[in-house]
Amino acid sequence: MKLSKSDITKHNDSLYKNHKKKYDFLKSEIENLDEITSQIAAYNVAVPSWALGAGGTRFGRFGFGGEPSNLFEKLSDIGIIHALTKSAGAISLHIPWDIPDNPQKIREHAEQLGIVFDAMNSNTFQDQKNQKYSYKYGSLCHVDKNVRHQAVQHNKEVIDHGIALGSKSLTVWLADGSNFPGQINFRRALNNTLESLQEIYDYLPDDWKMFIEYKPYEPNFYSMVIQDWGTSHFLANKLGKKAFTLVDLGHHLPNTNIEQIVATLMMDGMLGGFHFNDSKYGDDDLTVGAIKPYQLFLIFNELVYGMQNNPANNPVPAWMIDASHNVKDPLEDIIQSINAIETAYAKALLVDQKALQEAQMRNDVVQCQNILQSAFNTDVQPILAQARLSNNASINPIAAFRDFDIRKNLIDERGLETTATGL
Ligand SMILES: [Mn+2]
Repeated sequence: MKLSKSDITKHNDSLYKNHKKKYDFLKSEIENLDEITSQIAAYNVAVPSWALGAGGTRFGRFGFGGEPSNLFEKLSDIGIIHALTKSAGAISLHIPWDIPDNPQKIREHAEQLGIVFDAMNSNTFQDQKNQKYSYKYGSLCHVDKNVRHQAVQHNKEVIDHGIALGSKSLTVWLADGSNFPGQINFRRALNNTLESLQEIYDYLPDDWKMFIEYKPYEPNFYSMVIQDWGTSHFLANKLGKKAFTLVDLGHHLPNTNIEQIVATLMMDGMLGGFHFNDSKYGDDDLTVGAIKPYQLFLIFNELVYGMQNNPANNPVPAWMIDASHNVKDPLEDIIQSINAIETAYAKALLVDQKALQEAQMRNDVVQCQNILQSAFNTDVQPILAQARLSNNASINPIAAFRDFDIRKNLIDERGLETTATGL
């Protein structure tokens, strides 16, 4: 199924009048509104190939029907989201789940849909069929050099697949760690990991980046080798200029001040990637902004400050949605996540940075809070709608998704029983 521009334009016609009224009102209130709108219109976030089908938990998985069963179909699904939002113009692949049979054909399909290949993701957290050595006790950190070598080779292959598709970065997330005290020697495990990462790093093309993702627990429950941003930063620093830290919102212990981590990493030019999701308890991988939209806004406030004040030369972070869709239609869920990300971004752009700095210098704590919260309390939905409209996307993507009966069309095309690879 492919949406045409004229379908979307026609759908917008019935919504336009009401939208324009709201946008014009906002424009009378906010001086640089059009500037903010064009920044939102230029924003894109990558969708990971594994998020287009039902996720599930270790207790079970409930399908939606019409799920994409190969990379070509996954691209088509992102193409639908991108047509509706013009904010999902990138895909993040997972190897071995997404090894393309015909990279040229995949590249052409992506190009037609306006989608580029964002970071490649390696997988040494599970054993594949016919794999010689097991990752049961770790991969890049393993005590056995043969296992480490196999995991390094896998990462090099992931880079090769990425080169064939035009990607420019590799994200490494490791499940490596221990379940019980004494199981591993912390220093040996970290040192082995550093040596393995160095081999992978040395294989990276010059114009590539490596993102090191951290996580405090799960699947290992006593220790994770790369448990926090400090460990990721330590490794990236030792590796070299192409290595950066990647922040996944769900990979923190409860109540961690993530916005402060963002500020610290950006002060040192080390923030390379960002994975969006939301959580109540742990790494819940819920829809972005579903639980803690104010925290997301505060994080974006630091991102905007960091991007506008960037002497340390942080790259534009590789943005990706890293959520799991268990009860919502995955495509609708991703649209909601995109909306939440852009909502937080637009609100952060509304923060009067100059007034905030002046209030901070005066220690006017009340005014500091007022400045942040007046931006947060502004309804920015007309800005997002106007940004989409200016890109020929939908004023209301969820309504369009439903009015076009997209899930039913996908089920008619692909059947009820399909399962996305890797899930
Ligand atoms: Mn992640």
